[in-house]
Amino acid sequence: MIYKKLNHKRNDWAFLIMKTNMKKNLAFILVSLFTLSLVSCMDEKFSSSPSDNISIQTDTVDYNTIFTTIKQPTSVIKIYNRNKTALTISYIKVAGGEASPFKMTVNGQKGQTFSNIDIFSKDSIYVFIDMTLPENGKNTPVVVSDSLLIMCNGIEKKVILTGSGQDVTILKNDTVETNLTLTADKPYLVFGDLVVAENATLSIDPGATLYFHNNSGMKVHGTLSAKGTADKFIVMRGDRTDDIFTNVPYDSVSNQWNGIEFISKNTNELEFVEMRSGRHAIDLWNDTLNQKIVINNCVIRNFGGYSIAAKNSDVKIANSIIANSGINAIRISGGKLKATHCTIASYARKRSGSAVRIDNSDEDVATTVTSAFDNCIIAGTYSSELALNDFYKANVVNENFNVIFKNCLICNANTGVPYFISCVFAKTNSKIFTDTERYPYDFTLTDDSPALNMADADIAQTLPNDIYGQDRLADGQPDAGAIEKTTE
Ligand SMILES: [Ca+2]
Repeated sequence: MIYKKLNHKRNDWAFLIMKTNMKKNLAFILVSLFTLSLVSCMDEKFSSSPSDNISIQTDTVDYNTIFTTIKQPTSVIKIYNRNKTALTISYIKVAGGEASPFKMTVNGQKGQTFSNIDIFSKDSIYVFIDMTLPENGKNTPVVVSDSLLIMCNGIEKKVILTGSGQDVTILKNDTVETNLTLTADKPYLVFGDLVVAENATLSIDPGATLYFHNNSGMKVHGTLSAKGTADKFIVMRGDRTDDIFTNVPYDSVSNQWNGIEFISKNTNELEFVEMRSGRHAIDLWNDTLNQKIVINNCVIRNFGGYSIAAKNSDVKIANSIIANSGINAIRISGGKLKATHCTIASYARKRSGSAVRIDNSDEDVATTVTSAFDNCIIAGTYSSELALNDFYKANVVNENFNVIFKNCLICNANTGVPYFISCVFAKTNSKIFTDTERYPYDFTLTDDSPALNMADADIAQTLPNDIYGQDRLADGQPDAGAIEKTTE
């Protein structure tokens, strides 16, 4: 049986709580074990027969990718005595001894070897493993392994401890004061806010990966230029590389990090960037007027709040997938938005807003909004994935609510309003995408998707390749959304 660290069954909450509250629970466990042993086991018989032996919950603890120099969450290995007699464990030792990065704690004592530990009948003991890997001087992960050796009644059992140590560049509450480029050599691990000062530009190279710790993010007062390529996306994600449940990585759980807040008036650019599982990905929701951002060929998915929230700003977004936000995928209040060949999809189970929301008011103050969605898909599980809130309730295109959708596929019940040109309205149960059930979802189009071949050809000419670089014009009938359906 392979047991992965922090791989729990969904109902294994006790174990999870124990992990997160280790000290308190360690004390509780010790007191419980001590009390139990006093009450029930004072005159218990011990067996020295090899056939009476311990059972271990796991034979492997796999830590996946571990950032070097960063202390890992404590893991627990449980050793049971399921026999009718008590047993004595001759030794528990970390094979690598003092030099090992794996450090053991048993019965509240730290040490790399423990001898003559009794386990009473139907009882168990916990072995806690802590680990901090040293830097290895490499850009790519280096496998580290050791083992735990447990001898009982002449039989030695082994638990493999393994992981891959990845060197990282740590950015802790750093402010970029002069122009700086983040490279793809080794990943960055961000603690706190990575701030780009007013007169500085932060550039990010293709293939760079930024891991953000919980409650960490980026604040841009100057300029961000994050430009990847079709085969070397820039990745921005949370820093947990382990699983929250069996086969459910933290990387698929939203709110792992904050996102990017833009306070600057400069033009910020993101191209071939994948952002996932934070709070608000692109946040221009503040009082700085006329902020500008250009988003091309990006994937923004699984954010707990907004993927893009912009107030009185100028947002251009093309060839991008904006998927599964906890509130809106795109929220615009005043200002300008131009979205071309985007797939905007909301299939998250728990959420509180439509895929797209557009307002021309800021609380009770009227503003002006101009938006154009061309050749886009706006879809999800709601009957209306479009919330259009004209402050004047005019239900007409006017200078204060200049909102047009052209050749878009939209899940929308309110089709009577005059904002739609050559649009197709899809029912929520229509099979638009390949997979909208399982993370990370697959937004390629199905063979009979209503989004096929419905895009405006002249607009498609301006973006001849789709998000992944495929020829959008190959079949002469471009599809709506970011991904052209190909026959391969
Ligand atoms: Ca097509």
